[in-house]
Amino acid sequence: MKKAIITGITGQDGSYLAEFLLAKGYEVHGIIRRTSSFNTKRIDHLFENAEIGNKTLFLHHGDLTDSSNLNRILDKVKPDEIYNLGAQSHVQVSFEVPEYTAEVDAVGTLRFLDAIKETGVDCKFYQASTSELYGGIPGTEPQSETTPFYPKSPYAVAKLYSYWIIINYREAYNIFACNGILFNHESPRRGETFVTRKITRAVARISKGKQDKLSLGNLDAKRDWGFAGDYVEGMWLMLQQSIPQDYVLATGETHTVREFVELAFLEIGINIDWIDSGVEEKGICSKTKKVLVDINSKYFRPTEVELLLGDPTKAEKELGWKRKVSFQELVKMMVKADIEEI
Ligand code: NDP
Ligand code: GDR
Repeated sequence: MKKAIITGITGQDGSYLAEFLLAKGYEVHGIIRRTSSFNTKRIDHLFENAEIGNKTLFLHHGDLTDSSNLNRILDKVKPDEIYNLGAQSHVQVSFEVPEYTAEVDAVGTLRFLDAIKETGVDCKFYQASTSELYGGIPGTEPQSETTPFYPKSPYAVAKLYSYWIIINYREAYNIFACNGILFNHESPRRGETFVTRKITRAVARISKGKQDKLSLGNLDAKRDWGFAGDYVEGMWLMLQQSIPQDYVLATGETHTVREFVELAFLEIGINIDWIDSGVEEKGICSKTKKVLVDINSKYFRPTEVELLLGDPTKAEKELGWKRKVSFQELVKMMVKADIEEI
């Protein structure tokens, strides 16, 4: 039985990856943070299946800011594969907590890599790298493994350090380490403060009369949005190769935040019209003229990534990976799940 360690197992991707690896017969060890309230909502269902939960899924308290626990868990588990998904993953929040973001998202990766080097545990390492490295400079799309980087937030700069330390440890110490440069991927398990989930949750609540309107920032930002469930398979495939390499996972399509809003409201039968008063734009319901979307400057970022569009050709050719869920299916799935949750 193969063993895997997942940092960030309580997050969106960690929960899908845990399911995926358990289904493949892995023994999965997740590192979780001690928090004052429960933080295992996304993986609790795995423990309901006693066969899986009690025998092949294990949780260990730890933190990427603490080397001693990483060394201890590595030495105890002696995994075949490590998936480093743990991070302060919110771009806007990284402007408010830049030093902590660097501690976790940059030095945290180094801590784990160095633990592998020092203990000599023979394992493969996946690093959750990101399309934020590119900075979305118009004219550079579609972004691929060879597109130059221009990180535009403390988050992206921290992830850039991790990207390069992965390559350095691979070359210097022959550690099997890969960067998965993943473009945005979403799901019903997406954190509520990321824009897609914020939109679908608001649409569901508006449909049930629990919320009046949705406040957003930049409606013109473009993202290459896929489904998280598709992307965890790509992570695993990267570690099944004979040579460690870096790969882009993306859909090859880009859409504005505005398009996401329109499609989500259509799911509850509302057509959004946009009106620009000259001061700020508003999204109104075409029938009732009620304002359903407004702009709040607090959601604008000091520096914005305007346009992301990935080129997944290398992953498609070499890993045989391809996204399955379309943009339209993703929006539908997320609105439906949020309505059901209410
Ligand atoms: P989430 O924010 O949903 O999950 C982040 C996870 O990291 C949580 O389990 C969180 O724990 C954990 N974590 C946070 N801080 C620490 C710490 N100091 N030590 C250990 N664990 C910590 O992120 P996603 O699942 O969406 O993303 C997974 C990874 O992929 C992240 O590294 C992210 O930056 C990266 N990424 C994500 C993309 C996306 O579109 N989703 C695209 C490209 C890259 P807790 O539950 O306690 O908060
Ligand atoms: P992103 O995701 O920054 O791409 O990072 P997010 O959903 O936060 O923002 C996407 C775009 O939407 C615009 N936006 C808003 N964003 C948020 N969160 N809230 C709003 O109200 C809002 N209004 C408009 C943003 O300005 C931005 O342009 C995600 C994270 O998962 C990272 O960890 C990951 O590395 C990248 O995706 C790829």
